[in-house]
Amino acid sequence: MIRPQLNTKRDLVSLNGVWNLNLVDNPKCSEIKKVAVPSSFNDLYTDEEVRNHHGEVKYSKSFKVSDSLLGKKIFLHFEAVSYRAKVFLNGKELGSHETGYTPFEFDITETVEFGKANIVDVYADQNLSAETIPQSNIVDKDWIFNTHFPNVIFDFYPYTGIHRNVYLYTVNKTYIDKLKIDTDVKGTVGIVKVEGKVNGSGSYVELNIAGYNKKAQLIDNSFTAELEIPDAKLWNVGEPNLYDLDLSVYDSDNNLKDEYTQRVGIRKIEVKGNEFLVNGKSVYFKGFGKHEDFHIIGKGNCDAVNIRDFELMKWINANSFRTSHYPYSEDILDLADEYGFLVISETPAVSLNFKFTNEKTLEVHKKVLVELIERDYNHPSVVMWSVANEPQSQLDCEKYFKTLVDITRSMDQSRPVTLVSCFAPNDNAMHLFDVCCINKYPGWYEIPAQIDKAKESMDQMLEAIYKKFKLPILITEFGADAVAGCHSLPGEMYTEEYQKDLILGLIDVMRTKDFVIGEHIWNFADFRTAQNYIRVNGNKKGVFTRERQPKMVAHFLKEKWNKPMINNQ
Ligand code: GCB
Repeated sequence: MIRPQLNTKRDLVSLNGVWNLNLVDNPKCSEIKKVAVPSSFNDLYTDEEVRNHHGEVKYSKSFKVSDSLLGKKIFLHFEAVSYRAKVFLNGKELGSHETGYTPFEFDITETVEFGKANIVDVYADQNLSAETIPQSNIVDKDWIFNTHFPNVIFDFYPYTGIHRNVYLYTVNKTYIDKLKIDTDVKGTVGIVKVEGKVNGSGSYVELNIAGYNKKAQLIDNSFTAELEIPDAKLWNVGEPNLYDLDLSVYDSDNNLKDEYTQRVGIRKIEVKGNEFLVNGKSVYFKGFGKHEDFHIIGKGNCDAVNIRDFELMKWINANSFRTSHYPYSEDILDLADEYGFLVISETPAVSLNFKFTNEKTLEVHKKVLVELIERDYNHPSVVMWSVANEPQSQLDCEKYFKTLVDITRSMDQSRPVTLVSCFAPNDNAMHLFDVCCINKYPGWYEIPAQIDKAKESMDQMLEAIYKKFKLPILITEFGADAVAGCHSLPGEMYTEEYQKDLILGLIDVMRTKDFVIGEHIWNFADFRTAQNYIRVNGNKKGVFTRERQPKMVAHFLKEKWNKPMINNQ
């Protein structure tokens, strides 16, 4: 599966818009509602029962197809449905998909009707368990989130819905089905290696990039090609040079059967010693852990919000972010490619609890990891894979993570792999990875309200982690909640002053360590969580409010991130 696109050989029809919603297993809310796609349904209505419904819901839409699609192969493509989806067309089950953030599709050529209305029904549910990724609805008396409503073991609201685009698209019977791009840099020459698969009966593929051509023969429906671009303009942080790679598939009579344009950024990623290198130059990560989260739409993809976020990240002089705690929409990755941001792409495995994992949990984790790598492989902005955030990695988990690291390395030798840990140095899996990502909250969860002691603690902890793993360290989470507009002098917890003083103080400590390769603040913006006494109408650790306006610390970070520093680009 490759991302659908519109071109002379492919049609693309959006099924976004207003659908019908039925809360299937909730007799108190039996009336059919209108629902927006893409969006979470939870925050659209005024009824609490509806908002907190996590059982099954049914999305339905009626659509007609144009006669111009007759004779084509037709797919129904979902970019993401959270968490589980079962899809029916005209009453016939097409199939299902589990995990909420990666795409799936069905060949509906034989099922779709011409000349009359078709009905698509999508049953979605958020029934999480010990065997889902992420896990939830497990009770561990040692875990802080036991008092959350709804009962999730992670710190964001479990939104449900068709969260991203829904498309019908067509191809001819011969079409490109897989595409993997690798790039390398030799002196001033950019090298683009292409591997692909064509379904149907193609004979050869023509490739063109920046005026350089290659013809690749199809052998067992697969092709490979290597193109060289002299004096190539490389993709880099803040220098988002991109090329269009045009592919054309022909049959043995030289008839053009399919075409596809893939954007390519030529760049090389390495981890050497304590350095993270892009095109041979050391990079220091400045940025955030984020969330897909906004008023009303919940986790629904919204181009306007996405653009605002990139503009704010540019304004504050950030250069990177992590897709905490799940794969973000492909539109966001496109923007990262275009703005020149470095992205750490993460699976949805947040807060894994090894007291409850079993073979089924690992199977789902493996499946979603493979789907993530296949989906994001061709994005130059994606520079590292994160297999999980804050698992209970102080428990026995080495074998579990070895399986995942092996899969990642077998699929991708060009990017480092990381784990985001809150237990390091007491972490039983970190030695398997290339970069050590750590989340630590001195001055907040530990040693609250004492910034000097928090700085000492950060210092000692960084030394201890480095001593144990000898890996470059990226601090992927640190920070403090601040309720916008809440002030005190001297600063106190929850005020904008305290958040600013703590974040800047901890950054000063991190920058004294030459093994630290970056600082990612938790979080870019305030976001909605389950309800709990430690959350004031959601998590308020944002540098920006949920409305995307700056808190005090934002102005100071803009300054700090603009100044040259050691080990920095
Ligand atoms: C963490 C988690 C993140 C939470 C954050 C917090 O360690 O990774 O999901 O939101 O702490 O604010 O507690």
